[in-house]
Amino acid sequence: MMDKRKIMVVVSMVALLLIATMASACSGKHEAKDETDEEIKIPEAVNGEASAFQPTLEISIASIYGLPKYDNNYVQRYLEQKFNVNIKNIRLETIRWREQLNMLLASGEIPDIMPGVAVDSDMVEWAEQGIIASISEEEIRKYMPRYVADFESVAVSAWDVGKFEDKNWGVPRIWGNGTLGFLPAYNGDWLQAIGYSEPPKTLAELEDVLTKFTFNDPDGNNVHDTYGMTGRAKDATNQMFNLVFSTFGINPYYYALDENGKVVYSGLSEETRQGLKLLNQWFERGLIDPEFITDSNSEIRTKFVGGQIGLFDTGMWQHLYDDGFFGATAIEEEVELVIGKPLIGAKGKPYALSNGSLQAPQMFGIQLEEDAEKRARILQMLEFVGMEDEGYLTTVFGIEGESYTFDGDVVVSTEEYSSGEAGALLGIGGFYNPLSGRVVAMEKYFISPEKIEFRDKHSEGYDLITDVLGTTVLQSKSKYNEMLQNMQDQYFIKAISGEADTDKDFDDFVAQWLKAGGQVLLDEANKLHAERN
Ligand SMILES: [Ca+2]
Repeated sequence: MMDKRKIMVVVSMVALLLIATMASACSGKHEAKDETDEEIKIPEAVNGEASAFQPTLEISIASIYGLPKYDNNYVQRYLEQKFNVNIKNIRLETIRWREQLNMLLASGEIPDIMPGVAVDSDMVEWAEQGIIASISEEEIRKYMPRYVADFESVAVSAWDVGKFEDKNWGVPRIWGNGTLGFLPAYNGDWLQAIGYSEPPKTLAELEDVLTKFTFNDPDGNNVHDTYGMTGRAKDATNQMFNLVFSTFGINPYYYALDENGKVVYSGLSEETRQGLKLLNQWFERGLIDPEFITDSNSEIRTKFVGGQIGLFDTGMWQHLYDDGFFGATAIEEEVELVIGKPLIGAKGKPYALSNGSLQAPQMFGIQLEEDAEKRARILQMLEFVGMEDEGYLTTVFGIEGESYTFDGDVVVSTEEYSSGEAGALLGIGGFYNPLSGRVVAMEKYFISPEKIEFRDKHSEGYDLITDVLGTTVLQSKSKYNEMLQNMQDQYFIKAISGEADTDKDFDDFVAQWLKAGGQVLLDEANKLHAERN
């Protein structure tokens, strides 16, 4: 158990430093309007009738998503009228939402709807500290039947994530794209230049492609100025060279089941050792950009479209599509982006890294435990904004004809609302709709038939590598995880770049990882896994 008193002392110190910030972040509800000449659109009273809900309730929402610029905005008024509630907006910043929230908690205020950005370890901490409300599965099924059916169609196991000490701690959530994998993408001109009419299919072919991308002057400028690939070591080490590790059937940052059904950590496995060995060979031969150590995803994109590397593996279908993070830039810079399939390697079949579809649940302040009326109202409101076309479209896209129009089923923002600024005036996006982007039934509004066809085409023919623990709640995770991951990142970078070897140094890394808390994690994971299966 955490020491509550100690936490509160730390929190109060943080509080003093942040008082100014919070004063602006939680500006009072009625003052905002006077600060501006900008017009705030107010909805007509819903159907001109009184709300079906009585009595009027106060609901506070804390979020980092789609922060509304002013209070009493269009979406807020719309929901207030529909559900007979008064909403208090608690705006949190992406970078320091935890500090800001702690400050608020220290002042004695707990939001009714907790920030959706929170993860499983937050859930455990907050449950232990008496900050969040437990809520029964039965009640969620009663008030949110369509939403439950929707996420259960993706992963019934989403319920497991919210279970801790035999209670359920929120409304389960899934992320649909998590059921798909990371794909390799190649420079099409370079492939052609080295005599490949299609992307490589095996690990051996990949090695050949990387070699020729490096040494055969694929850009034809007579200068030795290209590399095969780089790696995402700066901001997402679990994605670093995932294409290569996947050919060994593992991701070194995931937990997996061994042949006896025991939970093991893939980072300690022989497959990982072999993957590191191969990457080190490639590094020594000069196929890998030495700057991989400091490369993030944006550097990877810049290097790909700038013709420094011929391949990257950090994109999923939506990033590779014409309007995606990589796809759009490739079109702009006129680089032909050819999407490949995951490769066949040591395991004899193709695997792709997947983020998994499970997320921590949407949590609520502990005061809801004693307030059945408010609980029911909030659950019904969530069902409405998540599953009803009107509720979804209004909270996420605003006013038809003004902020959005339809192209077939797909919603298109009007020019005025194509930037986030106008949307922040209306209050549209994720702030009042914590289920936005997490409902399969609403995909039709933002994924065109062409996109769906593209997604389906690139989702076939390989198996996914997911974390067998997913977002399973481990108490020891919050204590050890960060340190263990740093230790692993450091060793991996050294092993790939040749500063450390993959024989004795790998054995040492394994021993240290287990000793520094990894064994505790594995023991707890196995105990939990045995209980659930
Ligand atoms: Ca060249």
